[in-house]
Amino acid sequence: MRIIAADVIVTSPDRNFVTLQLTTDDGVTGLGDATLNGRELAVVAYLREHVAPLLLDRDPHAIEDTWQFLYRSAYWRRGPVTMAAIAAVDMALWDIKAKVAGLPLYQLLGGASRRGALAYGHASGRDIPELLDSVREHLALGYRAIRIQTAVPGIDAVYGVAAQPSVDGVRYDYEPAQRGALPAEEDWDTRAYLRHLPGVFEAVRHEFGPELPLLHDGHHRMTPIQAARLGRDLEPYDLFWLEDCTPAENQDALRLVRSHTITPLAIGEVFNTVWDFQHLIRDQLIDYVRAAVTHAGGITPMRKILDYAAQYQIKSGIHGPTDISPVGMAAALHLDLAVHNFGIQEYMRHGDRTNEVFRQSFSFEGGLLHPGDQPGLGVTLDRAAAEAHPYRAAYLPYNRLKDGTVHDW
Ligand code: GCO
Ligand code: MG
Repeated sequence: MRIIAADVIVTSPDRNFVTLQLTTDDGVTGLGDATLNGRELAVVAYLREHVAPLLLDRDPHAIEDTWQFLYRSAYWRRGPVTMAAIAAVDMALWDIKAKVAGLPLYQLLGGASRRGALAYGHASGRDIPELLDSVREHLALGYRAIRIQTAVPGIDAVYGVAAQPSVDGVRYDYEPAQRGALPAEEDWDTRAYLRHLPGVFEAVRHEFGPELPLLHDGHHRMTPIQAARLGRDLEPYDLFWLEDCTPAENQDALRLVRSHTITPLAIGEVFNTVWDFQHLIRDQLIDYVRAAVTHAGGITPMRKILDYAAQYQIKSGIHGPTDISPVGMAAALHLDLAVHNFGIQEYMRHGDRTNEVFRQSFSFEGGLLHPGDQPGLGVTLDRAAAEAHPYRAAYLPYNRLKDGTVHDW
């Protein structure tokens, strides 16, 4: 069997997605997600200009060899653009292999280790009553674990709060990114945030009791000592995790955070290789691996990261925002079902237009996601529907402090 075509498809139903479709001489197709929020076209060029020509005539079954070839032969390693491109190839090859085997992908990864993957959704509100309503809505949708984000008095726009105004009024659902030629500017004040958040969790626990798993995303905004304080202040509310409490580059920051708090830590959505996790896992500085299959080089390396993490009882928490396409989500769900050290899966729900372009076979019942039992990843791409939604520039916002200094977003 040989690869005879490598097509890169850009579509923007509710937001921009980049998909690689590989076709074999037997007529089998495989899909891979290469979406890199706000930098989509860089990955398109990388795939079209530099990767597609290398794939033609290769054996689609040689997944490990193709991965190593793309990673090592470029000489220039790592980085989000490169790794999103390699991830798409890897996913598409696994899709093909599983279709040829006539099995859902999780069977090739060792089979199901559980009935389904516990998913968490994103509740948010401009104030506490709106947040409590949002939690109720998520419970009604079937979620059994919930991320809590709120606006903060004195800050105009806060990360993760759905109902806030945007510059042109066209936010991507709960996603902070929005259409437009330039990124929107938001404001930030860490001290105001640190004062406000414990009271928010107090209100949520008071309303919903001790059992509901609650999560929070700090989105890289704190210094180590601020994060340590937040982790400690949130201990009475028994968080499932505190995510990205500090910027991800300085990994030793988490040693300081850990020495002050037992709130579990999750990090890694901006990481793109197993090496980014090497130190964090070996020194047991985290409790959950937050990488995305789409941004960490695909299913093959993600499995390696999770197997390494398993030796230290560190669990998965695969990144699943709406800027991961349904193809990338499906890849995550097959891993979630198969690996022993599954922790939780982020699940933000795509919009109807996206679901018309990407037809999916996964289910969400009793708070658990299941990838379905179709051969392969279980996602098909409607090319005509995709073409009806051409690319439109869109960017994540960025932050400035009150005095105008650019801050981590
Ligand atoms: C999350 C993330 C996202 C990111 C987004 C950037 O935890 O889901 O922080 O919302 O901001 O994926 O593209
Ligand atoms: Mg996050």
